[in-house]
Amino acid sequence: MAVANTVSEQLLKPGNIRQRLQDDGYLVAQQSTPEHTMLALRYKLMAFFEERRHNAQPTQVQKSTYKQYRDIIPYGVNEFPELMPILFSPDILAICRTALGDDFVFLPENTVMRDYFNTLHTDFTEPELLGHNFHKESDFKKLTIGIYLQENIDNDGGMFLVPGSHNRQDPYVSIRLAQQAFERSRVKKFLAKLSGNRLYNYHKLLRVDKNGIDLPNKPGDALIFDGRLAHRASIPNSGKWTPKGEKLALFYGVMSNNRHVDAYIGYLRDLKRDFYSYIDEPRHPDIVRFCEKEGITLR
Ligand SMILES: O=C(O)CCC(=O)C(=O)O
Repeated sequence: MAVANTVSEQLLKPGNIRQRLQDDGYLVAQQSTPEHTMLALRYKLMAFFEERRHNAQPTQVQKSTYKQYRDIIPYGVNEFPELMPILFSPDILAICRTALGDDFVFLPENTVMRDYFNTLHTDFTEPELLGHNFHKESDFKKLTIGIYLQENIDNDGGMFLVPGSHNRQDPYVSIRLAQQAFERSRVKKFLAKLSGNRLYNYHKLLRVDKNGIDLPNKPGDALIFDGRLAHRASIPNSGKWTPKGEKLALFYGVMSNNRHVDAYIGYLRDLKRDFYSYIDEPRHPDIVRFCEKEGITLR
């Protein structure tokens, strides 16, 4: 089992927070919300997903976005504003302020996801493929925070990440470009088959990194990481901790309030217009009140 960079009183000192984020690129903050509150929340979210599953029948048009509709709640806090004190517990707030400065933004990028498993990427693989370079500027500071609502141990449904990879170039940009070229080339597909899948094995390149670790977490622990870090969901090998249909995760983004915020939100707006259509819609009054009280800039 991987040793997590779990925040203790010692690690919560500002110098340590900055050092760990600079060297390893991630921290784990333990949840301060009582377990029964977390369990009640989990129950409520599961019921929401179940209702959606029953109500949503895939039509021909919907088919490609059906899984997304059924298992992802875009801007989930508007639906469940009681999430705010969990997303911004005192420890999480302290880490955000230390890493990003007192004026930081709660981005319009937060989702509640069920059974979401993806391949290795950084949060800037997609922007870079679309021609953006804001994440390479020294004053661009963005953290992604992931909270799982179940325990995860070893490689079974939580987060797999590559410590220190945020300080290197994103390898997945060139891998994804090569994969796209491969999809278009009959010759390459033929050679891949001939080599017994040793050549052009993008499946492996996008899943395996020998320096990566699977992070254990308790329900509600927050994995706080530099968006430039290579990561993916752990593969649910045994299904013991996340049996099918049981993985629930909250993911959201925060960043320093500076010249890059508008550029980043512009990228989100252009990315998938349907998915991010809420960007310009009003926020729930409880979210506005919470952010005002805590001094968080809400976008
Ligand atoms: O849901 C997960 O476990 C991983 C999510 C993730 O990698 C992402 O949202 O970028």
